[in-house]
Amino acid sequence: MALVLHAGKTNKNGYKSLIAAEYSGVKVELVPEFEMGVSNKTPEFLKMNPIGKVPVLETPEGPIFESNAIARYVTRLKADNPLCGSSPIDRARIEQWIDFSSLEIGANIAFWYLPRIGRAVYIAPAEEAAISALKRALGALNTHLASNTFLVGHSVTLADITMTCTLSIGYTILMPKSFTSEFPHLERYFWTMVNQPNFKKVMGDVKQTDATPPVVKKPAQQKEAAAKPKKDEPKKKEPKREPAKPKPEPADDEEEAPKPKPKNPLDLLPPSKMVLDDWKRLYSNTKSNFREVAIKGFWDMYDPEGYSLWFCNYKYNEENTVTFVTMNKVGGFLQRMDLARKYAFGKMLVTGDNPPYRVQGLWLFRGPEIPQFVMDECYDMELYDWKKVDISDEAQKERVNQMIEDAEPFEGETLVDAKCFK
Ligand SMILES: N[C@@H](CCC(=O)N[C@@H](CS)C(=O)NCC(=O)O)C(=O)O
Repeated sequence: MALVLHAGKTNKNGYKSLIAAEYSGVKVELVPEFEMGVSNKTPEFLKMNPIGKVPVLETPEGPIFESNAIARYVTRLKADNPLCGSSPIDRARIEQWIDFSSLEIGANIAFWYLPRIGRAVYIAPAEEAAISALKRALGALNTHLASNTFLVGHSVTLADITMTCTLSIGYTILMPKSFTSEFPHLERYFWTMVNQPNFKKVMGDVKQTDATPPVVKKPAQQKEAAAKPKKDEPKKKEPKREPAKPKPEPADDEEEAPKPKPKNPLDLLPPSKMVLDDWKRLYSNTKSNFREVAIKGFWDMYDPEGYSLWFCNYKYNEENTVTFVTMNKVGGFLQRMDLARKYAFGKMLVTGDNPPYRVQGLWLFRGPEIPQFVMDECYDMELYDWKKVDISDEAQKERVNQMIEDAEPFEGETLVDAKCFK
């Protein structure tokens, strides 16, 4: 029988146990027709959680509240669950990061956010303190993630689930790219995690906020300010105005329904003789004679008017000291490029005889430039230097060929890994 979770569909604290359940093969279902502010204030609900907060999990042995406790319970239902860690030190570190995510990150996000939307008193120095504490915590996390793909060990644990859910509150409602780009390893980690299939199944597509919400004055505060004329200020006759309607407050972090997406400008470009899918098919189906068939086919199809080719070089190769971390980094980049699948093809190579390894790649994009939406939405783009391929230069064309065919050695170095985006 499924366990029943009381929370709204987009409640990030509820996501913790839903994602843990996906990883653990445990059945957890959301209670149908949950309405924030109504369902959680009924006498029946208050018997499960006396302070009326969500999430709450109904189990055969009674209810549990507090999202971390619920996620731990769900995780422990599976014997020897890798999400829990396998040694005392790993288990302690998982707890360490769970506490850190709630107390150092989640709490400061709330201290910053709630006064801005009028749900707590806004005091500028208090906000400054919250932002600075949040930055200190994110900085520490960023440093940890510079040399670790996951928070603990070499695979996802409950620490990654709780941390990612907590960060997702910040990413979606409060912290725009201009804020998070200060923490590049955290960025890589966050976007890699939210794109893992078990996360995506629960969270859907995570969209980072474009801006920190402005401070909203409560109608009472506005009235009060308007009613009190400043000392010595002559009284002006105000024209009669409709009172400002207060904006409806969002129910905590629960999201609004997504707006319909506008058409991608790349779909409005003049038609091209090159059909990207034909090239991808040729690339995938060529098993022998790669130069003669696939590479020749590529140049026969290539349309320099409708497409452009780009070399990229990772800016921070000195970080690439561990092969699997480097390969995961590239894997995460390709996952995040999913949004450009209709308009791009890419090859990413990890090369080097010894650490630090070099990460470089070749990308084919629809249009004469790198599409703006890719630059805006895939944060990895900033981690690379980009150079347009000059196809009148035979040496550059040969480099393109070698990248497409995974030439080994590549430019005199061992090819550690080659990944294709198609
Ligand atoms: N520490 C709690 C926080 C729960 C919480 O703040 N829930 C919010 C929604 S995200 C809530 O129920 N607010 C309603 C209220 O405050 O009455 C947890 O992690 O479960």
